[in-house]
Order: sequence, then C-alpha cells, then structure tokens
Amino acid sequence: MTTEVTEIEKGKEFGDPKLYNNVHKIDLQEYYSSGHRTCQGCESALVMRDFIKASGPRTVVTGATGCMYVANTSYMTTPWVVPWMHTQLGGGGASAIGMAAGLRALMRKGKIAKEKINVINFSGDLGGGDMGLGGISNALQTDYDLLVIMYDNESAANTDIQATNLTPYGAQTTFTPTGSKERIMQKRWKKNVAPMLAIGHPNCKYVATACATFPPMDYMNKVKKALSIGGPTFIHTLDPCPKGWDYHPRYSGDLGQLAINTGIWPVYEIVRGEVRYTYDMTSKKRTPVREYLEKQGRFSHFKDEDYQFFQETVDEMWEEWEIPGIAPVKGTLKVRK
Ligand SMILES: Cc1ncc(C[n+]2csc(CCOP(=O)(O)OP(=O)(O)O)c2C)c(N)n1
Ligand code: SF4
Ligand SMILES: [Mg+2]
Repeated sequence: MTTEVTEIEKGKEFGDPKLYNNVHKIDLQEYYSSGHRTCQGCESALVMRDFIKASGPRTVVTGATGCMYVANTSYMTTPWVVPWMHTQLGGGGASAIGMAAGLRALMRKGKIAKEKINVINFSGDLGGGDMGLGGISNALQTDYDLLVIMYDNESAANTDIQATNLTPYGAQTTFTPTGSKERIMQKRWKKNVAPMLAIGHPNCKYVATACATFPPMDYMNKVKKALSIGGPTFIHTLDPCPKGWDYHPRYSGDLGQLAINTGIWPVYEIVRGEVRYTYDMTSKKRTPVREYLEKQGRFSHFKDEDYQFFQETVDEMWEEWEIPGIAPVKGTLKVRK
C-alpha cells in the first residue's frame, strides 16, 4: 500500500517524537559544532549537524571512517559535543549493536540510570552501502534501539573521489575518468539500498530516504520518527558534495532540491511495511534530469545521448516500476508488527 504523508501530526503513531512543524522550534543549541574541516558547502556535515539536533544530547554516536570521520577529528579537535566513537570503515552496524548492547547491560546491572539513550551510527556510501552492508543488515535484525544513517555523497570522497556502487551512471571519478576512446566509464546504475534493507529485514520498522535541505525539516523529523518507533532503523541521505561533484559550494541546496524534483532521488518512508512518499513525485511534473546533471563537472563529458539515456532510465523508475521510483518488485511490502 502506498500513501503520501502530508500532515506532520502523523508522527503521533511513532510514540511522541515531538516533530518540528516550524523552523523556529528547532533547537538553537549545537551538538555538532565548530572545529571540523569539511569543505565549504558540504551537505554531509549538515546531515551530522541536523541529526544530532533532532536527537538531542542524550545520544551516543559511532562514525565509520570517511570524510565525516577524518575531517571531523583533526588532532586534538572535534565538533562533537556528545559522546562519539570512531569505528572501522565497514564497522558501522557492529559498532551500533555493541554500543546498544553495552548500554542495555549497564542499565540492567544498575551501573547507569535507566533512561532512553539514542544510539546512532553514521556510515558513508562506501562504508555503509558497500563494505559495511552485511554489518548493517545484522544490526537491522536485532531488537536493539539503534539508528543507522547512511550519508551518501556518491563516492569514496575522503580518499579523493573513487567510484562506489552508489556513484551515479556516467559520473567521472578518479576510478572512472572519462577517456578519449571511452566517454562513459561508470556504467552501473546506482545501488538501491533503502528498499533492499526494508524488504529484507522484518525487525526493522522504519526505513527512509532524505536530503538534509529539502523538503524543509523533513530529514530532522525522519530522525525523530526513527528514534521513536523503537528497534533498529535506517535512513539514507543524498548529500551534494562540492568537491566530488565539482560545482560551486553555494549550489549544494539547489542540487539537493533538483535531485528530488527530477525524480533522481525519491524521498519516502517505509513504515512497518507501508510505503509513503514524503514528497510525491508520482503526481508532480518532473524537471528534466539534464538541469541537474549539467550543473556538475562530473557529468561535463555527457553528450545528448547520455542525457537521454539517463532521462529514460529515471522515467522507467517512475513509470514502470511496481512501486514508482522505489522498487521494481511486484506486490506490497509486508513486515511483522
Ligand atoms: C578497510 C579499509 N579500506 C580502505 C580504507 C581507506 N579509506 C578510508 S576512508 C575511505 C572512503 C570512504 O568512503 P565513504 O564511506 O563513501 O565515505 P566518504 O569518504 O565519502 O565520506 C577509504 C577507502 C580504510 N580506512 N579501511
Ligand atoms: S569531499 Fe565532499 S563529503 Fe568530503 S568534506 Fe568535502 S564536500 Fe564534504
Ligand atoms: Mg562517500
């Protein structure tokens, strides 16, 4: 069954996540503060800053290797105001399980007060979507309250922009440079991680996709819902990256919005097996993908036929997939309540 969520009050079904209905209600206190060295216009940094605002100070964070580890922990500095731990590149899922299990044991033994402490892991598209996928799968089959946020800048950005399985078709990276004989070196379509995890993990009641800047407050409210529903949960964000995507940092917000309006990045939630578009591109006119692609240097080698192929594939996602824009499978998703 698919529906569109338009009322913020629908959050009530998640317990009481105290969703934002107005930007003025967002906490002014920073828990991901100054002291990091991410690039100007880095949307992954915004993903960090916003999730920790939404979850609040009673949170422990584990972060897999990548830009959001390296740029955030230069020697003797860190932007994290909450307890934070680095974990190995593919170790996001295991670190979240270990943290949640440790907190549960300490509370059971009376060593720390019983209270709700949020456990959040962030992993990149290589660390989470490729290398650490098995560990995240394992985390989503547990009964621990934990949230994995996969921040996706569509490359292994920290090691100088190598292609991952989440790099879009045709993009130039240091692994897939365009050549004089072969123009397109990256020929895979982007791996579709969120539906894969939602369909395969009956213990996971909440899976969502998001973008930090658009629609406004949507990402932060998804973090709140994920933390309130209980059990393991997963959010996949698309993060424009000025360095890897090759554009002026001032356009990060515009590119996020264009990714959604072109239909390239569908934003939705899968709540206890029910799919809900949070920005329903099935009923809106999609912007031509060319407007998004031609603003980024990584697609500067594209010719008309490449734009056309990209457009046709996005059209197929929305017009021919069984769950438009989300999954090419037949039937409805069902999970155990
Ligand atoms: C097992 C292992 N292999 C390779 C590396 C080198 N390495 C460090 S960060 C990184 C890229 C991570 O990419 P991603 O998870 O997408 O995060 P991003 O850097 O894009 O933020 C790589 C390959 C490593 N740290 N550990
Ligand atoms: S390379 Fe990209 S993800 Fe890494 S800090 Fe710079 S903008 Fe952010
Ligand atoms: Mg990455």
